[in-house]
Amino acid sequence: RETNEYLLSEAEKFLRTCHRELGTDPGGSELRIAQALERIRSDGRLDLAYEELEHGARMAWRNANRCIGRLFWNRMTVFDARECVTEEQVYEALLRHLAYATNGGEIRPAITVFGPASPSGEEPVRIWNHQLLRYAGYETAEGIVGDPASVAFTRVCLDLGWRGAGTPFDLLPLVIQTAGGAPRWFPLPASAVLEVPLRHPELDLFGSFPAKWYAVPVISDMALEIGGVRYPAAPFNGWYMGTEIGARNLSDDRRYNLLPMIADRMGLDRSRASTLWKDRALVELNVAVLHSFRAAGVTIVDHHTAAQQFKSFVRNEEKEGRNATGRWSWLIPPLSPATTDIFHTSYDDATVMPGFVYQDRPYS
Ligand code: HEM
Ligand code: NRG
Repeated sequence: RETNEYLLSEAEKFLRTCHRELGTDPGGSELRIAQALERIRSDGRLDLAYEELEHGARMAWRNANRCIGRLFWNRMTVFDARECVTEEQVYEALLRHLAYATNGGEIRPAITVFGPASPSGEEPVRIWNHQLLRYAGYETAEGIVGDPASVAFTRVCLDLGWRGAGTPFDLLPLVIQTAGGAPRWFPLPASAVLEVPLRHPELDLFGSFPAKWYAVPVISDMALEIGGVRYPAAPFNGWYMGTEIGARNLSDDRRYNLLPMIADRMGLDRSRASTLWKDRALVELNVAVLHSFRAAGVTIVDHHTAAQQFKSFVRNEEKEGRNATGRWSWLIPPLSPATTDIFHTSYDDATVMPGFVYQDRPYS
């Protein structure tokens, strides 16, 4: 009853905004809204038309306060996978998403929306991976091999019977759960994945370490909420900002921790923090990331360009009579933040729906 009130008011608010922004004629949209609310009163469900799902997903990106990449919110491809019920159908939809998004390196933003949670909270599909593509992390006697951020999920995959090669860059399998059943793992075919070997344009930063990263970040563990309805599986992707890889994934001391190795290869003095060996290694690692993606023809954006694009997004929103919300602590890049305009600006971190929300992990 209470959820019904919430659903009724959220659904009406969403449908009004959606149809106003889409320019639906007023007669048509009133009819549609009345019909949708009647359906909610009768069986508690909101069945969105494709155009509503498409625009709702784009609005959710527009409202992602932690995202610097929102200038392009209105041109994301939305795949409607609400009809997928079996694990095989979900697997097929994920491979289609990866192929479309990767596009030989000319990355296309996309989202695949699986079925909504039912009024009683049952989830038709859940993807256990944090991202569709991510490297395994193995705890060994000599320490962690691979990505330390993946240790818990890698254990889940091993328990399900998956085996990796044991390199520092083993792609994890897809783990799919339908209708609250047991999760099943599916292999990622090499043909579905584009990766970029890293090299610096002038320096030998990596020696024999086979540094690389995958081309497409596809977040698969957040829920999409539209009109008061939650979609627990709605993997989405854009392209990388270089610092995500160079100033976090490969450099954090709780991730690949490559700065000491790189500093040594650059001949820097690591005996004192004040030589700024970390900062100098960090810059060259980030040069290598941007250079390598560019050389491989894979879309990537540097943080200076991304910050400029974000400024254009804020301006566009103002022109449309909306106030862009944002979370400063996430919007500033982790490398040279004060060189970007974002650092010197404040943002309203209000929550606006539709949106992407965190949900509990399905494993411990
Ligand atoms: C977060 C960039 C596309 C939704 C972020 C972050 C960056 C970023 C740098 C911060 C990540 C971090 O610090 O871990 C970009 C770029 C894109 C893009 C360059 C290129 C097109 C998208 C798309 C969506 C999206 C297509 C959804 C439809 C989000 C969300 C977060 C986020 C929800 C917060 C993630 C979290 O809380 O972990 N984005 N993004 N972004 N982005 Fe984007
Ligand atoms: N920092 C994470 C990815 C977070 C989302 N970033 C994007 N999203 N660029 C990492 O793997 O480094 N996106 O949809 O493009």
